[in-house]
Amino acid sequence: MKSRHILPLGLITVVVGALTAASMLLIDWYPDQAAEQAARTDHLMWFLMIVSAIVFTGVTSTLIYCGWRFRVSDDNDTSEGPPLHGHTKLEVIWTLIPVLILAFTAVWAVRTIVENEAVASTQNAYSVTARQFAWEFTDPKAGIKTGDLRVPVGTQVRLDMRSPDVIHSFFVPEFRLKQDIVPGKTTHMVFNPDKPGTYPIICAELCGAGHGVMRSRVIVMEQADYDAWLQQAKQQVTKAGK
Ligand SMILES: [Cu+2]
Repeated sequence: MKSRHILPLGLITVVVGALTAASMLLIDWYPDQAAEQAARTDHLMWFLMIVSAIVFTGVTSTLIYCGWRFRVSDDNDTSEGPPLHGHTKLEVIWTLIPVLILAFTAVWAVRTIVENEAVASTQNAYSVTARQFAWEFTDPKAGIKTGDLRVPVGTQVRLDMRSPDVIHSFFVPEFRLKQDIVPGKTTHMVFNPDKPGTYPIICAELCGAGHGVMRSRVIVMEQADYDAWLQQAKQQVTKAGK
């Protein structure tokens, strides 16, 4: 590169890089993390964000500089320039870098999925029915059906999910997990809630006119609170059955 290009291109790169970094770091992009899976997913997302920001800064700065420096002159000469011949070394470099980034990301992504889905020795299992346009959660051991999902903190939760009508998708942003629910089969999700609180459950697959209101909540409770609630809910079921 000719040295007269280096300084202006460098300055533009610094400005574009600073704006990109500011938009990444100053905006609170993600909700709280409320499951062990969330931190692993976020590490991978931040890696992708940073790599994307570097590529974006390089490409955008070069485009801005070329658009300004090499724009057509006022005499409106639109004739074609001299033919360019390929630059083998450059082509190898710009092929190799994306291949390495993608391979590294793929390995990391597979590792994240395997770790996120690792099955603990004990689990609390719930059945989930997703239908147009509501969620229903069943604790098969206690025989309790609810519209909210209540789970104890610090355990592993397994969801066995079914749909009687169309495809839905179970999504809790605070867990960074999403799983489709497909008619005719049972899909599963595991998560380890690690922060008590109430978090939205959102249907993330367009499933009909009421899709936008197909929401519920997952309530992550301390074990003692959960036990007390479960006890009460069981009594209500017994009373109703009498
Ligand atoms: Cu939906």
